[in-house]
Amino acid sequence: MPSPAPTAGSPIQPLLDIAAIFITPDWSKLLALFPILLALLFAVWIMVTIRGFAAVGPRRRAPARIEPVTPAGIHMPGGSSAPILVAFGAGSLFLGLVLGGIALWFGVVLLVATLLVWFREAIRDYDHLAGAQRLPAVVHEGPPPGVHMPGPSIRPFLGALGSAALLGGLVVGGWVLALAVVFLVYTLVGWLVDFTAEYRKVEDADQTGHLENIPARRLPVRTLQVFAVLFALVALNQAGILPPTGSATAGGPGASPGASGAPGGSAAPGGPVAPPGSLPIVAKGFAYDTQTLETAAGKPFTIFFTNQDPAGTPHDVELRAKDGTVLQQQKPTDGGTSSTYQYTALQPGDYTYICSIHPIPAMTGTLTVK
Ligand SMILES: [Cu+2]
Repeated sequence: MPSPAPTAGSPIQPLLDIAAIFITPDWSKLLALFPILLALLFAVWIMVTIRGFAAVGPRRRAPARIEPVTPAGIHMPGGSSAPILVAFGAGSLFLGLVLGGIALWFGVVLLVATLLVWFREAIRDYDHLAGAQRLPAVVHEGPPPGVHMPGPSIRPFLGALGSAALLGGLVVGGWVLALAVVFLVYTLVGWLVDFTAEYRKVEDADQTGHLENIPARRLPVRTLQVFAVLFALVALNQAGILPPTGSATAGGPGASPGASGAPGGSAAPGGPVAPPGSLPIVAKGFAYDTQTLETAAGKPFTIFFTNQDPAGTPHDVELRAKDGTVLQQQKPTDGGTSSTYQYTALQPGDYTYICSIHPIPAMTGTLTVK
């Protein structure tokens, strides 16, 4: 036995290690113990609190809890299990969103069922109310004296319309976007004018002591009609439906027909020519002309992509796995131009090709690799 000392020391080694922490404190290790200490403190505090509550006050003397009686004329809804059920429904829906598949459907069904339960309870409540004595409705002529209420305004509604148009324009792009911006600016400027007029009235009221409303604005029917027609025209133009003479440039109805010279059919309008062996795709009116393609496995391949939508409406053809993973991206092709998209070799199977700018069903297809 050359060294008996370590074997003799080993049983107390853990104790020595622990003691060493306090004799020569390793601050980082001590800090790491801090959360555990806090958790212990918290647990002790909870126990003390629960004990305190359990011991508080005299014990109940009545044999059972008395059902509260609502005073006559006051309606109180009864206890309802619906909020708890809905929480469970929402919980399983969120769980389903995470897990996907059948769990998602289970969550949807459970949430809908619980909402129906709630709805039924609400209807029963309402029926209960309907039997009650009806009091005549009190309609006031206007606000009480001294209270100022602004008149009704169409501006918030127009603001919502303008925002919706702007969001749509951001998706579609081109002239729709430009028109949406004009409409929103028109609305906001009008709103600002109204604000200014209201502010003037407030200033006047400082002198007269009487606050007047600005005259109610009538609905700008004419302007809205003009905007509606413009939006329809621009949208139809952008979708390639107007003008019907094959020329799909964004120059509006007055553009010269020679600007693009599209002969119809699926050839590129005067652009590059499809390389031999390439797969052709034509995009028009936010839709691919073909939604199934086939190519050989293990070989690079080419898609000749023609965008026949107006300039300012780009599309592309992105390759994704069936689970949505992006595999191969391409540069967008602007309206009225063509691109030759090169793709690297793929394993056999089904893939999705999709416009990454407008990932809608009409701009989605299946590529079968054999
Ligand atoms: Cu697109």
